[in-house]
Amino acid sequence: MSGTSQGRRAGAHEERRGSARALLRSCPPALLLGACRGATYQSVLEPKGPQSARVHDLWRFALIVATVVFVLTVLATLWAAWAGARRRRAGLPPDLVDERGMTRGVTIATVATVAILMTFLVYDLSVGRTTTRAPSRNALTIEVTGHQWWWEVTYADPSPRGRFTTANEIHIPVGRPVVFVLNASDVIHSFWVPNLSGKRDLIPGRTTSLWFQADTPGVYRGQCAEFCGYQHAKMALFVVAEPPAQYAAWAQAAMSQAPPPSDPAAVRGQQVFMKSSCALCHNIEGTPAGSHAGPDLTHLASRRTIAAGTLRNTRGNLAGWIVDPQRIKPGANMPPNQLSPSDLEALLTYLQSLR
Ligand code: HEC
Ligand SMILES: [Cu+2]
Repeated sequence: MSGTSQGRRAGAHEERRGSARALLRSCPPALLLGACRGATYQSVLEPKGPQSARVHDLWRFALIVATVVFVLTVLATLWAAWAGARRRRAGLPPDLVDERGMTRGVTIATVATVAILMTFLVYDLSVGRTTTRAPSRNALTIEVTGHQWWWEVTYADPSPRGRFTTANEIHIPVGRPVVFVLNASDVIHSFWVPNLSGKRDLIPGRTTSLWFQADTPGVYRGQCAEFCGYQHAKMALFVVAEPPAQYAAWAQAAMSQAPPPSDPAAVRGQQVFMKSSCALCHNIEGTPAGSHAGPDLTHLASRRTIAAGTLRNTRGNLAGWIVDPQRIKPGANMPPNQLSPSDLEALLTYLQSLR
């Protein structure tokens, strides 16, 4: 896409944002629409890749056809009422049944209905086929495992050195197909990034897959789309689509071990981490902490959010989360932690050094 058309698109986007805000102020029912758009970027109506574009085209076709059928039905009803009223005013008896005319009308309506439904069926099947057919070009493979209530993300590289794990934030290069190999550790979840593709369930003990491609750089919000328990609503993820060079730089950094802490506070924070329960559930590459019961924290500080999109990744939010995750995400599989203020400060400094 050329730079100018991208600019124009971004401009139109801003404009729509502005008018949406004006609408929200003026019209309470528009709140419902506002909720669909969300604070962050998540919309089926703004496709950013070939799959979601096909789904969007199908949706628009269905909307147009349904609108035409609806308008025609309403017009026919109004016409019948008007014709009846005219006969009554003229003192004529109610319409005598015109057998031939009625048969013709019903036949035309039946044929039109079947034709429309068949068109939908064929179109729908063809969209389903093109969105699920395996990508032809060199695809990137990412394994995603659903947990109550977060996403484990592993970049599957043929070489063991290139394989690395992260959580809740998935970086992908634009213009390259990405195959997601999906699994779940506990209950059924569903992987859905509306701007990029349709949904696919993650089922314990069974591998499913899905692929999509992003054509426009951006941060796209995704959401678990299958009710999976108490904190289902707080099980979001972000797909960060970047130009290939930027993606390669990110992947290079993500593959590396966490740098050993240098300043004294971070050194102490690492000791707190290893001494307390944290190391029983979390992995930090290059340290003795090697459990995958919770999200991998090797590059925690480079992520935008914590707790699957629940909080922005700031020092204050991290502190609140570590001290009492149950207040923020009741039922989450991380216990509260009683730490002395100085231990907590040191721990935060260490976690924030994990870039
Ligand atoms: C019993 C296992 C367990 C223990 C112990 C534990 N955690 Fe967690 N932790 C989790 C789980 C599970 C999550 C994901 C919760 C969610 O998002 O629903 C999590 C999430 C986090 C996150 C957010 C990560 C992200 O990317 O979203 C941080 C930071 C974190 N834990 C730090 C700690 C620290 C520091 C300690 C020790 C003081 C600790 N955890 C102890 C299981 C644990
Ligand atoms: Cu869910």
